[in-house]
Amino acid sequence: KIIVIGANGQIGTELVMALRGIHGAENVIASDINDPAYAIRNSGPFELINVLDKDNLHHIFDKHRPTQVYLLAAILSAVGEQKPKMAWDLNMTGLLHILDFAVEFKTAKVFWPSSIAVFGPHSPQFNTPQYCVMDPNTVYGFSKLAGERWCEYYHAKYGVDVRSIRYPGLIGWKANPGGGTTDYAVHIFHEALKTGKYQSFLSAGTALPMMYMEDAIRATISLMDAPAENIKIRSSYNLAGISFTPTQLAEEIQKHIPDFEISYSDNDPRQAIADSWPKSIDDTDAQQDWGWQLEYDLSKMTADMLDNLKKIL
Ligand code: VAH
Repeated sequence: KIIVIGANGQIGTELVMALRGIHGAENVIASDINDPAYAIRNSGPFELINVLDKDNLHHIFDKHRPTQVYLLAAILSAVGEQKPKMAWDLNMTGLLHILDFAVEFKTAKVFWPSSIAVFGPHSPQFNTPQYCVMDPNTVYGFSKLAGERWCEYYHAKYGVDVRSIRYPGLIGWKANPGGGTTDYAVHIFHEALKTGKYQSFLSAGTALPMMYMEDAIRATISLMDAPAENIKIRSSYNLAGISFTPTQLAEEIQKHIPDFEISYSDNDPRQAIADSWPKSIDDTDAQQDWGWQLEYDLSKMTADMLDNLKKIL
């Protein structure tokens, strides 16, 4: 049995769909603190889970004896700055509960997402390497940095086969993002189709590492399927994707919707978060250790997003 915790989220929803396609719906238990989102409702087993409720979690591990657990429940960067203690508690304590139960129940593999948010103002900004100065100044960022340290520790000390990816900003059409700084890059597509215009909360020249959800899901499954001996990094792997600014994204959208108009607000708190993050990432280690190869560039992603969104909007 595979359990996906945080199944209602942007990544969780798509991961549940992908894993059910591979392993069979009945073998992939979706779980979240709330009832299942529409996209995964009635499509396979579901459990209500609160990762902060240790007894509830112990019962779930005991009942299902999962072979794999994907812990995607988290509070992201922007909401994390509004609720810093709640973000630290959920992101940190939730992970520690899962790692402890993975030891107790000998769970074969655990996946836990990190983020390019683990880098900070003094990290190299371009082609940010796997190892460098990391001074994240958001609660989300340093909860992910601390989480990476715990994952590496539980692997070294207790042999937990926990694997992790530092996701860039993720863009997809099957599930919406929640509470992040990169969410503009999803909202812009919806607005381009619905109203023909969008006001970006990040400034025109704000370059960030991004990735199409198809690539992110494929990378996750590829990492989890790789032989354990190939996984040399047990903190979290850099994953590059595409680096672009709101202006570059708008220009790509305008190739499909010529009169689409973008404007910019200039006092959004998420700007400071974005400014503390790298502009592009080096993912040589992921390429070498488990054969990572990106498939969607900006042009292919934009075309696919618009093609799929216009069918459901
Ligand atoms: C956020 N989407 O914006 C997340 C992600 C790199 C960004 O971690 O907080």
